[in-house]
Amino acid sequence: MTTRRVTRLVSTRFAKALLLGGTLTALHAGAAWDTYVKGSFGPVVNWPLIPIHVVLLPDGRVLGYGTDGQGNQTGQFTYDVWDPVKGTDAASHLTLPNTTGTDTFCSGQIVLPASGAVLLTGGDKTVNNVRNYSVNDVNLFDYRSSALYSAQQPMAFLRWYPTVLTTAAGEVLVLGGRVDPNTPAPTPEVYTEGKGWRSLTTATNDDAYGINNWSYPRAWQAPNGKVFIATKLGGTYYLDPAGTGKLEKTSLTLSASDEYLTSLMYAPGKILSFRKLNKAVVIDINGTTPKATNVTGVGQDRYHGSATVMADGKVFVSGGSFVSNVANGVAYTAKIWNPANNGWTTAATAAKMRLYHSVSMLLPDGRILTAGGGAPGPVVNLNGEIYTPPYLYKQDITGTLATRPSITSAPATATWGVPITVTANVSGISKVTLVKTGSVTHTVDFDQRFINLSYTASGSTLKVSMPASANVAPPGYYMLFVFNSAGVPSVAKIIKLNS
Ligand SMILES: [Cu+2]
Repeated sequence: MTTRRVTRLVSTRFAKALLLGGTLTALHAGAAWDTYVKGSFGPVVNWPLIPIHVVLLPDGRVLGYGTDGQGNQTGQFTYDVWDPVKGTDAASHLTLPNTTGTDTFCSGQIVLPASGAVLLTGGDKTVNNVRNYSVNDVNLFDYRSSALYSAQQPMAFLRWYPTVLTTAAGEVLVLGGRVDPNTPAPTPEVYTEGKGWRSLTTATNDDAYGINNWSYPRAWQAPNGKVFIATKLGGTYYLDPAGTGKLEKTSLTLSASDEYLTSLMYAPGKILSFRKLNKAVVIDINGTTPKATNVTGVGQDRYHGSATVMADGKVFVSGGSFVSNVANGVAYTAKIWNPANNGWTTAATAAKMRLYHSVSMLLPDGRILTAGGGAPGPVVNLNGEIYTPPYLYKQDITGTLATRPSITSAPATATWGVPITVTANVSGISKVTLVKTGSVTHTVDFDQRFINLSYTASGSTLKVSMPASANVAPPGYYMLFVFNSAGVPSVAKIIKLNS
């Protein structure tokens, strides 16, 4: 070998080593160079059951249920309470027996706005060895004692696949679901804490939440005081839940969607709704009549995919497949939608397919839990992957986490139109946001909403405006985030909006 060749070989090796060294630095946190744009999924971590239903509790823990420890369809035996602060190993989970006798598989659930207990409505029943019948059982979960217990009064209707949401009046509205495999439940019911149930007997309807749309109807408390419903066939309605209820159809008709394509309210009165054939619309219900504007779709239909509004108001879309609950056209790569320009960016790629019975939910630390899938399906996902959004990374190619601001004080409760005083550990706060605590199942996050809050700052002390009315932010628990000058959010302080 000539001296020249040896020199060249050595330099090439030296260059390669340098390159490798650089790559290793970037991979230090398990992150690629473009993590600051795409975010990253953490490792696949075990879950004690398939969390078909997940609820963020007022204390920041996560209630999950839907299967047994082997991933079989049944909520009858166990439920799980996960504490994200404790990490993801077995010690972070409290898995307890369900002694209520109710199979909570494919029920509905929401945190009650006054007591903070989780209300679970309906569930599953086996009749003559045939599954997927329904119950009218009502159960409550108390986060203070981690106990699940039966409520006194059942619902008037048996319900499997009902939607549950909080109204401006602080009541809980239950829509849809079915009574048995052939019969929908087209009459809504309302639960008032301390009072019990009443049926909306003058609002019975087959198109809004009956035979045409019984599977987890998409509905939101609207700025006009009524509840807006967008059906999978395309009809839209306003329901006034006062008294025995009044339903009116609106002039807006959308293209067809599906019970397993998602829609979410990402800003006050603004709903991003996925329709079939990779269509998407923004529905604006702030005006006198609802309007829809076509926006660019996510790239393909993502049946059973999720959409979660993040701490900064952008929307994280993950999971799903082109063919419903089949490993065909699986969308492993997540996307982020920016409401400022209706544009999409490509986010990180998950390890697992998340199809039927998978969930996605924003955590108080600003990360997103993605988990589950199966019972039934091509996979039995007794696992989760926690997504770390771009805003938690330094905005450079090192792939390292940014320094976060923290909230040093904030009140535990707040009310509409009355500013609160919040202190942070840094000055230069650039953004303050309020995100409803999640309650997720079957591609729906029932009360999901996001509100940008205006504020004035004096050093690290902020005077933060609260939403003007319960029509914009219904009573209940919210995550309050503050962002530093680099756009990095704090861990949220959970506050309760009440009167
Ligand atoms: Cu289900």
